[in-house]
Amino acid sequence: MDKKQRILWGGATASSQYEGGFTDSKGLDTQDCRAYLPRTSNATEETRLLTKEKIEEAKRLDSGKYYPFRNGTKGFEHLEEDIEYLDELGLDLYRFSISWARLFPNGVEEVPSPEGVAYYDRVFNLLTEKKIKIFLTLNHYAMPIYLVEQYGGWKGRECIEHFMRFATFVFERWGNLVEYWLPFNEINAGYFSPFNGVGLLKGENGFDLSDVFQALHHQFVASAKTIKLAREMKLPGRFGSMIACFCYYPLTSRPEDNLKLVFEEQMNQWYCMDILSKGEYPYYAETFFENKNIVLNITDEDKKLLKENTCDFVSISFYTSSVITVEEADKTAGNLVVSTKNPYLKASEWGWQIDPVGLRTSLHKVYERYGKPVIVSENGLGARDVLTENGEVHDEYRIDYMKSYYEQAQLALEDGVPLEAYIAWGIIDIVSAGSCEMDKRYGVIYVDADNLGNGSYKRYKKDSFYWYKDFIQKYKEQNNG
Ligand code: BGP
Repeated sequence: MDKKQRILWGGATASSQYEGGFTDSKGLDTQDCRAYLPRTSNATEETRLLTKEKIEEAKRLDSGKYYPFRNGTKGFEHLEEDIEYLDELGLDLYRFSISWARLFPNGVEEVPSPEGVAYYDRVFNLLTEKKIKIFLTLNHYAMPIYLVEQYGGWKGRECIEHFMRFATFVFERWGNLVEYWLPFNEINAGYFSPFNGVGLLKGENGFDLSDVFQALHHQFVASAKTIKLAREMKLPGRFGSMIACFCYYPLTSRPEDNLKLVFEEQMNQWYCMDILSKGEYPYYAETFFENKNIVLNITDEDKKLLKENTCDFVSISFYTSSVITVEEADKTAGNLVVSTKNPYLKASEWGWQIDPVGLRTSLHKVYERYGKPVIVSENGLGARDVLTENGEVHDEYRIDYMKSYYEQAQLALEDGVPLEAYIAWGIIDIVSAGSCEMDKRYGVIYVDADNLGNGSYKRYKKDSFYWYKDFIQKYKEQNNG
């Protein structure tokens, strides 16, 4: 590993959380059907694990509910302005996703919507003009609701073919402009958040695990097929896989705590990336399936595809670390999963434990396991920010957060982990994926909007904007640009 390699610094959004642009030409997608509910005990459950009834309610214009992803933070209308901010920050790269339903409203059309193509033409052209590298997520949670209703989401093998039509168009239209490809955001989210991750509707008895793992299998096959196609087309970019990294610790040195950690880590964290990076199902999955009576339909062709089309790099979202114990203990929230409280860590207002050292640890564990270049594709602090009378946001808590994580990222690189890029999640305020809130802000750019979509949607640079800009500039100077 060339220790002189420097980290590329980036920022990220996701189409459904950022764009809005809920126009006639865009199809209804899964995220458009998620209403905002005031934060109560089951709000997250209700807004994350949707039922058929919730979809029907979302389609009715008289539901009286607010659907925040239909507005996002109005990136669709503020595109030029926002990319100017990315340029002013001096970002090396911008991670964003394509709205599948904006290009293919029902997901089954033979040709894409001209309005959707025109919008993304502007995005790619502006970034190329600014010489900002592109890290493109093909699918970041939002899938056309038509595919959910027709095929049961990714449980239906037909979604592979429809996804490949979407991917083929993207490759043909913009493929030569992308340096980093990510077919699916946090692909292990499908296990914890089946509606967001794999488009499954919650039934009377919750979710059938066979459906969840069959849906994930179809995403694995789709991911491998995109890699195969891109290599046949000789596209310049490299392909990655991505997991939400949970950074597990045993609560005590009790052997049972550590054994439980191994099992949780296998299925919750490594399972998807083992398959996408090594090209085969791991031994522990067979045992898990036997124990849970899960039988998957995996063809020999699927196995061949997975083996021959593994990813070039691996990436993680890192928000928090988690604690495992066989005992009952105090719990706290986390990204996708609830964790036992760690007495050595502080938590955000949303209960996510803050652990920069855990990031360094995780980067080692990921590199040890896969031996491929590593990218942090998401990391950031969701916090309640206050816009002052004179349009400032003094988010020193976010600056402290970023400083502490970036220090550990650089230490990991010095340790010998080939950390290629670090991408700040929510470079601009976006709607929270887990809780549909605006209050939980991540950006270094503030957007004037509240949980119910009220506000000017004007943009304001937070103190962290100036800090990040200065950090990137100094880092480039100290690391030969
Ligand atoms: C990850 C998603 C992102 C982002 C992040 C923060 O799971 O990939 O889309 O939302 O979580 O979570 P939240 O928005 O719930 O605070």
